[in-house]
Amino acid sequence: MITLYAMGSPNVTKIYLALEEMALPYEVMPVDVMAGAQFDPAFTRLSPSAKVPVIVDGEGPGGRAYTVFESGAILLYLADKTGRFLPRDMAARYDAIQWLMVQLTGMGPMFGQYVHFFRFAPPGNDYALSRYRTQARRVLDVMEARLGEAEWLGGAEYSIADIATFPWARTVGTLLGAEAETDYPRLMEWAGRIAARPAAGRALAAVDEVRSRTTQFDRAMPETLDRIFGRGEYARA
Ligand SMILES: N[C@@H](CCC(=O)N[C@@H](CS)C(=O)NCC(=O)O)C(=O)O
Repeated sequence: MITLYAMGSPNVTKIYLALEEMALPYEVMPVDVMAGAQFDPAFTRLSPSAKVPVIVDGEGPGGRAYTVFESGAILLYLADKTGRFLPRDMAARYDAIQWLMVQLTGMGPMFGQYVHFFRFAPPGNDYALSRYRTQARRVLDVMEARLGEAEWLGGAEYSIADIATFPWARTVGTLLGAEAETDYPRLMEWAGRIAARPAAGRALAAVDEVRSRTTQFDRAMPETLDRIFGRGEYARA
């Protein structure tokens, strides 16, 4: 059995999608991030950065329990464990890994910073908003072009590159405005294909469920938000 430490966020959604696609049995342990539960020493023993997602695989390598943190590492681990959603052929495998990296190192950080300034930061961040909105758009441009030459981001097969990218891609209209969706017709069509997969339906329902069991941003204590965002008494500079 796999235990998934979860909240209702895009990085965690990736893992729900993978577990459902791979039909792996799992249980969910909600981590109430907006209440500061990620800083509990019992959790940071599993996740040194104090972030979700984390999985503990009760039947890991050698039959022993194994812990994995970082969403990209978890996706690679699950793909290796099951032999699914990452091609075996070396060229096809690295095609998929390259697009996985675009998500992990480009899309994730840029969208994450954009959301911070758009939704969570005090007002008055025009430069940061413009910069991260532009960077988010640049990554989407690259993905839109890729989907003009391949059916899926990795190539001919649905892979962990698509699984990693979908959770942010589905928020484009909400985050960047409905008009942004019209700039990315292939990406929207691709996202629709993923959303229509039965495993994705189950995963998104499970994400809604864990979200309903955790504190939302508008209910978080100011001191906890300062700690999460590294500001106020937690600022280091
Ligand atoms: N690079 C990490 C990022 C994980 C991450 O940012 N997790 C957020 C939720 S999506 C979190 O746990 N934040 C809590 C905090 O920063 O205190 C990954 O891909 O797993």
